[in-house]
Amino acid sequence: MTVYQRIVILTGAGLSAESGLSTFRDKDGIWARYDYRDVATPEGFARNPSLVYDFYNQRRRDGMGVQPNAAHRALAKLEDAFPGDVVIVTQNIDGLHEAAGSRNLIHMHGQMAQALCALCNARSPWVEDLSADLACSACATPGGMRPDVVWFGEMPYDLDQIAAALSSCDLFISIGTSGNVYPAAGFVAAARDIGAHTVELNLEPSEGASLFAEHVHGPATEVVPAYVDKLLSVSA
Ligand code: BV8
Repeated sequence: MTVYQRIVILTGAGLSAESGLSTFRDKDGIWARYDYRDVATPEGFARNPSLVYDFYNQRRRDGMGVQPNAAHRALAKLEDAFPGDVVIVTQNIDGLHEAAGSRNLIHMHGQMAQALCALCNARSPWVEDLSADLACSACATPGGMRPDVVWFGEMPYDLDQIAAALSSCDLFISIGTSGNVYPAAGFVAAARDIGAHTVELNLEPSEGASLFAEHVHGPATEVVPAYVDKLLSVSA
């Protein structure tokens, strides 16, 4: 195995599945129960805000007490022990990476534990239910508070930082994501274009599986710790 210097890791809902959180596209996933146009678009929020508040308040409650799993912990260990750079770009809003001890994180789709005022753009840590009658602590106006997550049709966060990391990485690892949603699904091509080795760690082949040079398919709690140990064994 090659000795790498700069690793970019993209994670998705599959990483948190064994912690008990639903994924989006699996047969009993979130999008099997909700239409993303109603609950994860600015248009859906404008049309029926209470449906969106109920959706995220329920996901917030479902996330209460959920613990990071062996895959989250293995990635935190990699960040600690790897002599080179490790950055995690997560599509997840669940906060389990930082709960496992990871620090070098980019939340490209936002965070459940943060609220955003759609009127003045102020952000604030938030752990309670959200509702239309809540006033923003910055502009004191009610009706604009929403989860600080990126909805379809909205620009993901920190794309410049992500592009910078992708443009200098020599190893790109994608974990627990189906490769359906852009721009995240396009990162593997960007990494390949600059000559990085590309690895998919996923329960099954993703939409973009053919774009990866290496694949290890299986549950994240098995394949991620094994791959991390392999990486650390050659970089010691
Ligand atoms: C944007 C946050 C403008 C909220 C989410 C190009 C082509 C086509 C369409 C587009 C395009 N560019 C843009 C679009 C439109 C759209 C898009 O991609 N639509 C899709 C549906 C076709 N994209 C956007 O709107 C994005 N914004 O494009 O802005 C722009 C333009 C140019 C450049 C930049 C920007 C914004 C998208 C963000 C939407 N918000 N989430 C919330 O969480 O509520 S998306 C949400 O779904 C996730 O965050 C994630 O990003 C996405 C996919 O979910 P996954 O995490 O991959 O989960 P999924 O269930 O799909 O898959 C789970 C995988 O895990 C499976 O493969 C399964 O096998 C595996 N698995 C399961 N269990 C395990 C496991 N693996 C290991 N172990 C296990 N135990």
